[in-house]
Amino acid sequence: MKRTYFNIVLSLFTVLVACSFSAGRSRSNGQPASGTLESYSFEDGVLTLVYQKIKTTIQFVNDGVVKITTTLLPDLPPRHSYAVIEKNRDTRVSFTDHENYIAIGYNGIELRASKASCKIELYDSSELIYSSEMYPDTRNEALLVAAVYNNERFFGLGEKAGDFELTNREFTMYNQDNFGYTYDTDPLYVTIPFYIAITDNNQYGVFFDSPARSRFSFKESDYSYSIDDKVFDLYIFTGDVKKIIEGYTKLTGRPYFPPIWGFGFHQSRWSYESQEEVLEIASNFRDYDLPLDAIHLDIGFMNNNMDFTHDSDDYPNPGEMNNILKANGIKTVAMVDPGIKVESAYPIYNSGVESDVFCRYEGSYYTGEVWPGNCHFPDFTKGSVREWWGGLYANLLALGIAGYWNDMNEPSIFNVESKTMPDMVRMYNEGEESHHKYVHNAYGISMARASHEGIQSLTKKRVFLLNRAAYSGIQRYAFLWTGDNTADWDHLKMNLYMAMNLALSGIPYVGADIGGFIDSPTEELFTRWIQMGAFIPYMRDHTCLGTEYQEPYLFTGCLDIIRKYMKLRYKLLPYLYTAVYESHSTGLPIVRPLFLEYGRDYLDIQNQFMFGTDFVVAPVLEPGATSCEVTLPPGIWYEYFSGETYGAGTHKIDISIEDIPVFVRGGSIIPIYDFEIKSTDDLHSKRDLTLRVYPDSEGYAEGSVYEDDGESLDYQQGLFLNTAVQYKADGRHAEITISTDGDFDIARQITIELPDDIDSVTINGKPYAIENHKVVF
Ligand code: MIG
Repeated sequence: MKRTYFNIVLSLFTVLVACSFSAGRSRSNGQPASGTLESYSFEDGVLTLVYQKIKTTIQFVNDGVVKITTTLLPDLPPRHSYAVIEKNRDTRVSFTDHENYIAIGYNGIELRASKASCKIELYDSSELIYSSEMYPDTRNEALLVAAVYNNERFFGLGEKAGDFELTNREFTMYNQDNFGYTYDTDPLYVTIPFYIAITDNNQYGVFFDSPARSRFSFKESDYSYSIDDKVFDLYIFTGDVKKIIEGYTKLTGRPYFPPIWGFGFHQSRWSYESQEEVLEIASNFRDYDLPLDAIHLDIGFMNNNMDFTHDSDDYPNPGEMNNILKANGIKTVAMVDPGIKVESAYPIYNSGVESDVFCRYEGSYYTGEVWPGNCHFPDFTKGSVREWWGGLYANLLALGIAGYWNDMNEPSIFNVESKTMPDMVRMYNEGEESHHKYVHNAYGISMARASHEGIQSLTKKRVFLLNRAAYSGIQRYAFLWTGDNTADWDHLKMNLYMAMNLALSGIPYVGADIGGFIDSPTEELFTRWIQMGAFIPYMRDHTCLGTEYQEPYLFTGCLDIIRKYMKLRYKLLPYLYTAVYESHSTGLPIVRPLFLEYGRDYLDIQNQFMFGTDFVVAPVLEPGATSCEVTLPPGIWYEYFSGETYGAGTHKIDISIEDIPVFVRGGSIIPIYDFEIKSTDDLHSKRDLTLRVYPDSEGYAEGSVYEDDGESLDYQQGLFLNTAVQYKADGRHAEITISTDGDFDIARQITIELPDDIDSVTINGKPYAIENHKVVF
């Protein structure tokens, strides 16, 4: 009975949806639809539907994730995905043939495909949450997806300029060099065709997997996307937002686990002019009592801009330079571009020709102009080319360089209108021979993969790799920085918005050039950027050729404030590194928009963010601010610097240049390093932990710390230490339990900082003495 009634309601709904689709079609000028269903089959959990003009398969790849592959070709071609690593498929899928549609279902998720046209509807526990129709363009060269707009608000899509929220905007996905981009520029350097849609009472995620050029429109009047190819994979994720991100990063890979020094402070400039200058910069940091983990060697380090070489006039002895830096705990990071100079006296060029690694075009190697002059471009979509490339890092490792920086890998080409290689350049495409046009957005990730795998196999350690152009899955290989930004307040804001959207898109390790790349920041802007940057996963100061020097100690008027925040970054490293490990394990990000933790009531908050699960940071994003409004979710919040407590709601807070408002969640225990650190290298000799207790209204708090050696792969063998701490106060007495997991053997002391009113404490049942509100364990 119930079921029949239910079906009637649903078919009514189907009719309504069908009507709105025909409206959608006429809006797009009578695009031919898919045609009606001609035949179908269901085998091994895969539903194959043959419509007059297109063919679709539908399956469940893992818990609640639906995969829909659609093609204009007569048969589904074999298909390599640059993003997807998940091989699993659920075969325990139910199948039912109805009068107007065919349904497959798994675990409360049902997908219905209409027989009238290639239109799908996704039901989550009987609620329709997403529906769209797929059809070819008039020339039968591209595929379109028209979705039904149901009051969604959109987030994600990786690296996009402008506001945090994507609703009512349109986007193109085509990786592009973008010197001087602004608030409205689109596209930028990175393609992540994954978004999260929040409806009035539900949510879903969509991943539109293809490395060809695509477009997204998130307008009420036009909610659609399209791809310039004859095939795509569409994945739909259900569940709450965390489950959607976990599902997406299970599909495309969890973020890799970088060395801890990647999260220290990095200093860069295009380019430091000489070995002496690099050493001078390093010693300035030490003289001004500023922590520093790495200095970047931009293109000026190379001999005439040629990869894997160095300029022996300006850098006569990089090995010696790196030894001196190393003795001071500082590492160097060297830039590598994809273009290999066409130059008969350049051994790497000759070796490339010999190994036949370059992309071909019109019968010979494709030649494009970049920094070194005319270049050929390795075809990173081929395994043997990646191996060849990976081996080249031996040249730089021999000089003592510890980290690497991939630039220009859109690939960027000078003096051509498209700014990149021609469409018809041939690419190996992992054995499915294709043209650049169809794999453009995968060039950067393929280079990053080649670099990461090559460096790791040479060093047998964790890799620090910073990378510019990317596609979904890049989180398996590299950090991203958001390209050539500008020293203005818009870019300070965008640094945050881009970090949040990238975070929602599975990419936690990101940051922008602090202070701005183009032009020079005012002292106020630089200070605000450092204050926020202390809480953004990747923290690097970088600036362009020809700008004023921009090292932190040059901002003398605010140097004490800048120093305080750079040291705060190091103080919070145990907390940050624990969040990194969580990202690596679950895919959940470090920078989090408030709605990720506190739900849809917080969708409008774009100028505050969470740093992990326990901090709300309210960066100051305007010049001359003397007060700001901060919205706090339910609970008790402790302002980090003053210790003052706040409740839920919107608070007006007085501010000066000294600080940005930072709040710690009542109920958390924050691990910190409460001693001086010059670089993460110091952790080899000392790593005592301090745990700060911030009780909630019940007198309860908990937290955890992840520790390991910070650089080797030994954590994979269990050589880590996971410490979980719980705290419960009863009047003036507190009980603490501490438990550990893992085999990492370290000698370090734990100090627990207790609230002022506590005068007796037990740890794991034993009484301990309190001195100065602290107990040593
Ligand atoms: O066309 O290597 O985004 O960070 O300093 C400019 C010089 C090439 C662009 C990068 C920037 C880097 C610069 N590079």
